[in-house]
Amino acid sequence: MEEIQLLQSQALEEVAAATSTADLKETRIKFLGNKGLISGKLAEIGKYPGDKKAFGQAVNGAKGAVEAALSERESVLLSKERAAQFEAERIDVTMPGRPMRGGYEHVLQTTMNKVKRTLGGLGFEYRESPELEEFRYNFDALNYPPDHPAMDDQDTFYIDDNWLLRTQCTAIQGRVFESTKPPLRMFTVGRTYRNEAVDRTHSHTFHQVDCFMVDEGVSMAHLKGTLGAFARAMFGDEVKIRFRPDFFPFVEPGVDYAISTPKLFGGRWVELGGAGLIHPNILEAYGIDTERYSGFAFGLGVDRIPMMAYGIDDLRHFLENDLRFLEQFRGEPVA
Ligand code: FA5
Repeated sequence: MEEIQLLQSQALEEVAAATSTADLKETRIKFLGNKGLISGKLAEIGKYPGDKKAFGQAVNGAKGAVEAALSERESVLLSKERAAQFEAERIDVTMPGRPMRGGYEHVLQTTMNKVKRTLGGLGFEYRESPELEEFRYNFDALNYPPDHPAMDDQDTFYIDDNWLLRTQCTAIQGRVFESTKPPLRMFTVGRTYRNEAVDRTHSHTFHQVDCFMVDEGVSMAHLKGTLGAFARAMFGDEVKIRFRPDFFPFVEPGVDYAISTPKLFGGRWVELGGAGLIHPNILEAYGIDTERYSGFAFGLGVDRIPMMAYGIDDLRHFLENDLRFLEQFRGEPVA
């Protein structure tokens, strides 16, 4: 019995001396754990020669007293520890933040967005068209006779005999004509691919805009008016536009067109792309009455636009992802 008294006062002293909740935990295990100095005494009750009941009560009394002291001390220490932790982890909300390294639009994306705003503003509807395309949309639907040499200019990457990476955004035409009746005005912007010798102005992967309209009485005058408005929006009011005869199987007549503006290359003519009136064979193939309807189409390379606007001499820079190059154009408006 005396020993229990002693153990109780020893335990209470240790509780009082504990400086952390971790200390308390050890004290609890030492005295009240399964084999603790006090609770372990209960196992000895059978061997106790004297009043077993009184012995049991003494052990339980000591346990209760130590338990009470432990929880009282614990609440004091816990609130101290929480306060200390709060101090240690305090954040200064008035400190200036670290600037985030933000992304920004790629110069080609900025250019394509400007193209979209411009053609959208002229009343053309934007449509997407797949980069992985069927041979028939990329060539057959565009009036390429089988094995026509014009296809040699546009060799590409074939997945199999039917599927290829589109060589021109004009591949959208057949898809649109299948689903939409004239009058229509459409355009698309996106990636195009060609298997060709890469040099400063030719890449295997580049970007094109393709735009076309079909309505009653559409003529070369509408084409020239639209391209003129497009060029002025892209390059400024002083821009002039020039047509020269050219051949594409899907237009008749066909032209290539160039622009000239005092801002770029001292007003020298710069070729942008091809254009013309949509070949009647195509309209007929899609059941469009060519007595009533005609259409124009034009296509151009997107990459050439910022090349001209910023004097970039090699289009391979666009896809190399070198930040030293790209950061020069962050947020810059094109032309
Ligand atoms: C065409 O692709 C025709 N689909 C354009 C067209 C549309 C004509 C509608 C008539 C009616 P072309 O192969 O010339 O045409 O390419 C058009 C433009 O894409 C070129 O002027 C050039 O700016 C760009 N381009 C072509 N090949 C590459 C290349 N390898 N790298 C970068 N730009 C290219």
